Amino acid sequence: MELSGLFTGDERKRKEREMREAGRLPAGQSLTLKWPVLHYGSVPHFDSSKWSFFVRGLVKQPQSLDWTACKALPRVEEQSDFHCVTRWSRFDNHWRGISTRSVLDLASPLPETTHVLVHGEQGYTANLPLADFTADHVLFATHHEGQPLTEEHGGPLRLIVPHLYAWKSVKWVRGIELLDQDVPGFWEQNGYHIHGDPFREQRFSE
Ligand SMILES: Nc1nc2c(c(=O)[nH]1)N[C@H]1C(S)=C(S)[C@@H](COP(=O)(O)O)O[C@H]1N2
Ligand SMILES: [Mo]
Repeated sequence: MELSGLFTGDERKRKEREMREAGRLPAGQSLTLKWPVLHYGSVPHFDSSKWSFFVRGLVKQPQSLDWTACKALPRVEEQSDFHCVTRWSRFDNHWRGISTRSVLDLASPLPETTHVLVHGEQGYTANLPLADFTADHVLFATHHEGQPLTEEHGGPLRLIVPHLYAWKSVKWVRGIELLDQDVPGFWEQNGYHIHGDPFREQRFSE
């Protein structure tokens, strides 16, 4: 055993090198072993009696689901990496939650749907192509490492889109809107890239 491996700083550097060599560390990112809390505005308090989740826009059957209905949807588990545009990456997060496809299916999307605008509390939004929203490893998470998501990390429900910068992983998600065009969300209106692929360093709009 390497003596230097006993020190956390060296452990972080060792893992960072390992992820870089494996092609999992996007350019300009550094690995964190912690889990920073990052968001705009304050942490909303969850009240299950008032909470609801909508599916609206280009759908045959608009939905309004209460917390009980949401929890009854098919459960999925995923392990994935998380890349924030402020240059930290957190690897091998274990998530449990609800599949985005099962939420979509409830509402029967119309064939002209090409994009999804994801709505969080307090007017936060993020846009993504339908194909990114339904991609493998994308989910609405309720749990992280076996524990219910804390309020500061987006509990009770947040989107996780591991293959895009983490501003797309909307915390305190309250609904989705199906669209036939790409409508910029909160950060996308404020200079960030419309798509946000960390492996192409799509940080800012041109
Ligand atoms: N509702 C909402 N979701 C949000 C944000 C936000 O400001 N509001 N910030 C995003 C950004 S920039 C990041 S990096 C992640 C951070 O998630 P974490 O605090 O659980 O690490 O949440 C994303 N989701
Ligand atoms: Mo971020």
